[in-house]
Amino acid sequence: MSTLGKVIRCKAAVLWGLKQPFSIEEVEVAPPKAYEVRIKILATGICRSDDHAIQGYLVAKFPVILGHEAAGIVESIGEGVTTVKPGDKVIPLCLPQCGKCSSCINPNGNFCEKVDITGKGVLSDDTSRFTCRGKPVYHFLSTSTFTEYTVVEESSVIKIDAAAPLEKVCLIGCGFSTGYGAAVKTAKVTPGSTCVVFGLGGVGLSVIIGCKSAGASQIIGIDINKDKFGKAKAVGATECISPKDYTKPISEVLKEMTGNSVGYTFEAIGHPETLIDALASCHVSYGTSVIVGLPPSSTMLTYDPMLLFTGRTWKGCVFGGWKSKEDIPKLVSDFLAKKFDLDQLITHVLPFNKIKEGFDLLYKGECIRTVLVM
Ligand code: CND
Ligand code: ZN
Ligand code: ZN
Repeated sequence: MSTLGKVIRCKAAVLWGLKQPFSIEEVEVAPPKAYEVRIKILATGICRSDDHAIQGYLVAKFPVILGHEAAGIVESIGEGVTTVKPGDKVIPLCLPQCGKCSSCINPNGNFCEKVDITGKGVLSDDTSRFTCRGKPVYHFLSTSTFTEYTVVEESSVIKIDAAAPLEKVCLIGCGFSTGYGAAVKTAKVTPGSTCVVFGLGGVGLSVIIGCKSAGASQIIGIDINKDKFGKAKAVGATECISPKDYTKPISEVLKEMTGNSVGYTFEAIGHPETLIDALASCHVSYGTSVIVGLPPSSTMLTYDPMLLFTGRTWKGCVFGGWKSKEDIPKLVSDFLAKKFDLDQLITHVLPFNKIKEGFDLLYKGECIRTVLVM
């Protein structure tokens, strides 16, 4: 029976409030309005940013359906939609590309003003497409993928190659692209350089993959959880260290280890202290440090301006600096052409209803990426 134009009842993981457990509920998903797309989600990764919303570090409106790193198939489209059609394989975009705002029209910007980083939780008509137990349930990062069906705006979805395996390329929807792009697009790592990556989760490992593909000759991974070192080395780290093994500042340790040659550092944790550590660890004059980790909202930093005065560059990037609509299909094609491997990042695959187990793996530091399949 066709679902076209009808409300779909399906399973979703609803978070009723801050720091609450996920509750698998039956939700109603309204049909897409004009310029909207309803997607059947088939695979969704668990990213630390979802947990940031659970903890309140990233603002969301409750009750909410989290999840933003996914892949699926278009179920139906609203009036006026031209870039996707029912049956297309797609990736929802947690960083939209409207094509019209000041970031979108500039070749160097990607932080589209349609991004919902302030937790509005609604689509452009200021309403939600989800209801549960008679109450509206809000959207997250204009995607909401911890559900069998979601509705997004056309600016938040892109068609990908029909040959793409969705349970792998879902990582291109956030973690992989974020880390890989931080190295190859934002920092533009140069061949023969020395790189240091703070935080060896799915994002940090993707930074390492980017540094390696850019031809870096020394790539040092840093984590307080030594269980992450094996995977980091498997994807390209030349050495891994834990700051807990040293009494002196990590910047001094790295200076000695590299003969004072750290060209690039990447912070893929999201802690105020490690943001400063990463800045101080890149070379005093020609070093570049990239903020990739998401610091808790309203965090303020105090640092010695001399760190920048001497010539260092401090940058941030959202979604690796990629323009999402333009670049995601190319990244998917590069994956299909075997230019990089996503298997090494996926340590666990679980059925969607085991979402709590997936988050437990994240909290225990036992996974790189868990992919939930519907
Ligand atoms: P995940 O939690 O898997 O990895 C973080 C790693 O950091 C873990 O291995 C920790 O053991 C390690 N760690 C924690 N504290 C320290 C410390 N003090 N020193 C050294 N290592 C430490 O997270 P993830 O890889 O999914 O995400 C990493 C960050 O990137 C996180 O803040 C997430 O919200 C952010 C992010 C940003 C963007 C973007 O567009 N910029 C997109 N997605 C995720
Ligand atoms: Zn993410
Ligand atoms: Zn835009």
